[in-house]
Amino acid sequence: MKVGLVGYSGVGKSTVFQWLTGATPDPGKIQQGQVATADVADDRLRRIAEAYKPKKLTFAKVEFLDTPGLMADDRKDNPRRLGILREANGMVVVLDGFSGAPLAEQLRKFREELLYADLEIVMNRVPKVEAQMKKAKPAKERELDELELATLKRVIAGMEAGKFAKELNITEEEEKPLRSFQLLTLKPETVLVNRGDSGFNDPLPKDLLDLCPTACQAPVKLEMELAALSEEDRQMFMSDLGFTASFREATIRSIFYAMERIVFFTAGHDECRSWAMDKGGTAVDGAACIHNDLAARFVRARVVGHDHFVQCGYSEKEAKAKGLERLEGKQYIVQDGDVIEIL
Ligand SMILES: Nc1nc2c(ncn2[C@@H]2O[C@H](COP(=O)(O)OP(=O)(O)O)[C@@H](O)[C@H]2O)c(=O)[nH]1
Ligand SMILES: [Mg+2]
Repeated sequence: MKVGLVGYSGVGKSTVFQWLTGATPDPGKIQQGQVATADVADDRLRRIAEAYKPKKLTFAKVEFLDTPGLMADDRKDNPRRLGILREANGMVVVLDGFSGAPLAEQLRKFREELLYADLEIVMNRVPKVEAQMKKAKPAKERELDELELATLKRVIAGMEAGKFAKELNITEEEEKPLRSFQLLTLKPETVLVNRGDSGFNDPLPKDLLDLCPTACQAPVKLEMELAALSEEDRQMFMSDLGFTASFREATIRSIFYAMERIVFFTAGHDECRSWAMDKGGTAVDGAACIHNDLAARFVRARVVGHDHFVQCGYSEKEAKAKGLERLEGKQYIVQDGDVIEIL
């Protein structure tokens, strides 16, 4: 899963990139988009590992993509600047939460840029399809062209009315001709408000949450500065600033879940590990995250729900004895936190 950090120039995308991944932003790489990974750390897995004492503890990862910022005043070039985002699976819109600029307005304006970039791509396609339709061709191919043109027209009308592609209830049939555009307004999106030295414990404004219920905030630069201090100084500054816990892990988890992903766990004495998969995926999809062979040879999965596993003192034996370990088939929809053994 690759998540793009997007927004206007100067809102702190590269600062966020460094904070989340520990990688140093390289100005030379910004045009291609710099990528680095971060662990989706999880206290539930840490507690499982306390019980299993494995040789290795491995968290699922998420890839972040730092992108060139958009220009707020000269918007002509913004669709091109957004091009890099098309290959990403989702995005985090970084908002300036340190200068006092209204947050909901920033997001609304940014979303217009996404819509405009998508609209341009879809509209450019129309004359090409129309030209294709003038050529003689088999009825089957003609039908496909007609479907594509009808889809483009419907999407254009929706976007001109201000709707994102994800609000247009695109059918499976319509999805095919649209796929190659990698529409930005079809991708999962969340918001990170980049706070300065204050305001990070206040509730986010309601108008922002109305636009994006999964929005979160963090004092990004401050937390990096604190990390560079000695332990003693850090404690002092943290209590002075009303800073009780690190925001970083919680922010990564919040982004991860906003991207419609979940984790399941595998527990063993060699390794305890979390695996990322799409929300709503089956046990076979989960097996495929571990290894394609495991999916191909999938028979059943032993599953203990996370809460049940806690109730049983992290013991598979106990879970089995209490009847809380289930045998699930290929169609089973994996739940976040499931402890799974693929058979
Ligand atoms: N005052 C203040 N400045 C920040 C904060 N976060 C980032 N900046 C500054 O804003 C500028 C742009 O940051 P950068 O991460 O390069 O933004 P980008 O263009 O979105 O990648 C830099 O000078 C940062 O030091 C913040 O929380 N407070
Ligand atoms: Mg940058």
